[in-house]
Amino acid sequence: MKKQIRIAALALACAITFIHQSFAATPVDGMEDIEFWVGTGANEAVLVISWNDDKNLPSSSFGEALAWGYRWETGQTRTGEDMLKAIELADPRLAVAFQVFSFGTTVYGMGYDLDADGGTFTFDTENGNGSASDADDHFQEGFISKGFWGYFVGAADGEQRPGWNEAQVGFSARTLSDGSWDAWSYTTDLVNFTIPPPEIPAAAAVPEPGTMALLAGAAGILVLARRGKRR
Ligand SMILES: [Ca+2]
Ligand SMILES: [Ca+2]
Repeated sequence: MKKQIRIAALALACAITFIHQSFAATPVDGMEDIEFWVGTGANEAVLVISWNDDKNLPSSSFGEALAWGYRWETGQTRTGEDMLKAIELADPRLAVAFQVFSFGTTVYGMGYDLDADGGTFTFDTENGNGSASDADDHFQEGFISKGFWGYFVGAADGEQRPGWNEAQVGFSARTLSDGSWDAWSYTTDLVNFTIPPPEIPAAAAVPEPGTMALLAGAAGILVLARRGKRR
């Protein structure tokens, strides 16, 4: 019986370690730190989203900004818009609201399930009264209300995280190259329209649907072991 309890305790410890690891944030200093890659091909670019809301990943000092990777095949053309839309489609924790104007499409709002316990996002392009259902999650929206999302491109292409320049073109007209870095950064400065460069990003985590099942399994073994002991 003691052996059974030891196995249960070990399984629970493994599950807790696994969950802890899935939350532990890695700062992205270069492309080698990216965990969540979308697409396939020899070309690689990075997307950084910086909510600038003082919220970090659980038990971490990073997460106000997050980074994803994007790959595409040689010989094909991809824009900043293609990258953002592909990553939003691939990551169930990320939600992006776009706004279409006569001059083109832009980002209106972005949300992210930061503590990985779920949450939905309601964007309000009319009045800027949108919100996240979970106050723990990232949520920023606005165009001429509340604030707005600014678009940056890397000062240089390459493996390492570069300095940032405000983009001179919209994301639909931004052509990516191998080693491109793009960033969105939120500002509330509606007086001078200054936009803070993105924070140092944490690597966005690959969804791990097995995590909760593993924990439930370990808890189940523990319950069985306790029942066994009473007999
Ligand atoms: Ca959440
Ligand atoms: Ca929560």
